[in-house]
Amino acid sequence: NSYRVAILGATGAVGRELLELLESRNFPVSDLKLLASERSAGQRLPFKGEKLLVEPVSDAMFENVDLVLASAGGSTSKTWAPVAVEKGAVVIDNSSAFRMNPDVPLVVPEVNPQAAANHKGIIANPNCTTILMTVAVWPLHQVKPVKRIVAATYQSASGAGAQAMAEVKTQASAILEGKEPTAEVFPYPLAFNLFPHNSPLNDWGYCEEEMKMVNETRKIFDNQQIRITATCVRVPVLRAHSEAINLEFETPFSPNEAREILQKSPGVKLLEDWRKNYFPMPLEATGKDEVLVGRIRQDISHPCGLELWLCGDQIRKGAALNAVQIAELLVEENLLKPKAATYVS
Ligand code: A2P
Ligand code: 11C
Repeated sequence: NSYRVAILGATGAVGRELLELLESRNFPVSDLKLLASERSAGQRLPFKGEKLLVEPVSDAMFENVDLVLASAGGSTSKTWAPVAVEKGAVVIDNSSAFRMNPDVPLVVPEVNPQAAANHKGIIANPNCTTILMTVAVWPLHQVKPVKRIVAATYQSASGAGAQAMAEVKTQASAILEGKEPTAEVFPYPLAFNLFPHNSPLNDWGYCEEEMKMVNETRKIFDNQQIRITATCVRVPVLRAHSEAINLEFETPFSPNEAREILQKSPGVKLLEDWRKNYFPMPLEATGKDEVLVGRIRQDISHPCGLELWLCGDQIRKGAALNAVQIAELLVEENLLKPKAATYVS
């Protein structure tokens, strides 16, 4: 079987990575549509030795499509995902538009692949910081239940898209030339700086990104009891997020026990050289599929506490790779029907 696929937001940072992953992972594609806004109409992007045309999104573009991989922002998904589903496609949506909808599975294939089976047309890809954290914490939680998670994030510019990545580079050049950096995509200059995550704040002072880590993790783990708090910070890194995670278990969890488990866990790579003080770094995580985990240590302030540090490529596992893995899961589990087959037979 092969599938007619559309990428909505193909020109973006995640869209381009989706294109690369469909090719490198040899996803069975029989036809590929690249969709974006009017601004990008006429651009061409490489796929399997060809230069495919980018087309402006419209109703007609979702005719005869089996699978839509959407990464063009929440409002674009809200407009187009229902249209695509109505026309018979399954949508894997990278935006936050449908994640907390009870009818929409929120899937990290290493954690809750079974949830995908309940889809009604849309499957949501979680927020990047959530994906990276759940991949590392889930295997530990399977052995001894986690009671509470305290996370601090160090998030790269890529989380705000391709233009944000370009803006940091421009700001860095300006500063090195002795000029004042300007900020348009971000609220403040990010180069040689950092700031609390640039998403709206709620009445308790938590930003949206922090609440995504709380609510999405509970949905993915199918556990509303886990207590989670987070502080999310934007740092001048291009494309990999880092997270300092403090876990409180019901009973003590030794660092060596955690290491043994994480060494065997899907999607995780342990990276620790204590003599060299060598641990996961965003530059090491860039371009990698795995979540790099290290600095696993006993929390000296709590007998049942464990500290760990992780880095993961925000554009890959934090977004595009997770989406493609969901697509692969749909194919494996026969949850994606190639409609073309009905015309052939
Ligand atoms: P375009 O390049 O035409 O603006 P990023 O997250 O890297 O900024 O990328 C966002 C992606 O979403 C881009 O491909 C962008 O296309 C696309 N996009 C943004 N707004 C719309 C829209 N209203 N309709 C279709 N695609 C959109
Ligand atoms: C960031 N995680 O790094 C955000 C971007 O809900 O998909 C992605 C927002 C989302 O800024």
